[in-house]
Amino acid sequence: MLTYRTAGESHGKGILALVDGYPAGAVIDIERIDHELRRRQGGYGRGGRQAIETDRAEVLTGIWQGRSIGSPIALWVVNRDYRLETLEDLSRPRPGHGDLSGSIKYLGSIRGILERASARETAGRVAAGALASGLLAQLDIRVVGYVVSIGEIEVSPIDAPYEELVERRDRSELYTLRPEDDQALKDRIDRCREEGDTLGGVVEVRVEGVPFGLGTHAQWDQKLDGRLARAAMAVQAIKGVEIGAGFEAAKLPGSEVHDAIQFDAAKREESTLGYVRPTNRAGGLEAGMTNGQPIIVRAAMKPIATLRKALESIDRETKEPQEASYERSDVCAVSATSVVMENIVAFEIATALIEKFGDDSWEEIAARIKLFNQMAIDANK
Ligand code: EPS
Repeated sequence: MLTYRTAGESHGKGILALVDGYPAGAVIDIERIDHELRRRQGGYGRGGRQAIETDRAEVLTGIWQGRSIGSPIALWVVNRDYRLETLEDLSRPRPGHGDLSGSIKYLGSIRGILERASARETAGRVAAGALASGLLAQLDIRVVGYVVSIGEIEVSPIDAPYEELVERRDRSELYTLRPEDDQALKDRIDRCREEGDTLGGVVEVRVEGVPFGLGTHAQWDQKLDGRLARAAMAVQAIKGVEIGAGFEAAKLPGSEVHDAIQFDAAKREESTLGYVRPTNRAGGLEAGMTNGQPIIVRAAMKPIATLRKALESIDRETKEPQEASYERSDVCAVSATSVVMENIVAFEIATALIEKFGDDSWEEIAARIKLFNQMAIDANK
């Protein structure tokens, strides 16, 4: 079983990701991981911290001569802003953070909560996810994440080949698919910064080339849509998740929601096995299983909860009304969240892939996908 855990605090020594169950024999593309870590640090609207950090993954274990060997892989991202021992506690819990509930739950400090709850931890998730997306890439499964709205401004995605989506996304400072719209978004973020406020937004992830049959209808906790939703919702500041048409589907009659099934023998070699769907409102998942279509996951990020424009709070000691504590923060981290989302979705897909096709070696997985596709074609002749 492919799993990962992370460890580390925002201003501790660093962030660790421990990936277990990664198949042997896969080329480990460290540059891919570092590239994703760099992208996660970027996007317009980040605060002062990212000028301090230069995130890179050091691979501590699990690799020999550039390839995985089937043992646990530990990835280490150093925090340059390491100063945890010198940091004081906060006296006024910040609404929207875990400050109040965490310090009550653990009968302890706010510092002890915020350091681990911090979105700095997503560096570990991105490192683990980029390792997984490297595996997927070797199997021609491609994942791309991008921003589809910031605040009230929508930047609708476009339908284009994968390479074009990546090329457009990488030209946008905000990681949208329409770099020509960047200025309007930057102006909005600038206005928000001047007002001492913060902005959220929506990100979308698209996965292409996924074989049929990942996940299962047979048990609730193994449905892939449920697992994707869980992973997405568990990213810092995410408050909503949709798959395919999502909440829009609830407003329409069934005839306008479900995707017709057609067949085109010329497309048998594709991940669809020739089963063409003129629309993809299901977002690539039906009954918790992949249906050969691109997977589409969206997540809504709330505005960052640390505001210069003070929110109402209390003093922990006196319980008197006080403005919430302010710590240096980002104004808008939606672009960074699109990177996190891309990589955590990749990890979930890789997990489901390995469940179906085995986890000992990369070569065996590749061979078994081919075999399964052939068997599915033969069985449905
Ligand atoms: C965060 C607060 C800020 C962010 C941080 C998440 O850090 P600092 O308090 O050091 O300024 O920059 O995100 C990161 C460090 C990162 O790498 O994403 C928070 O409170 O969640």
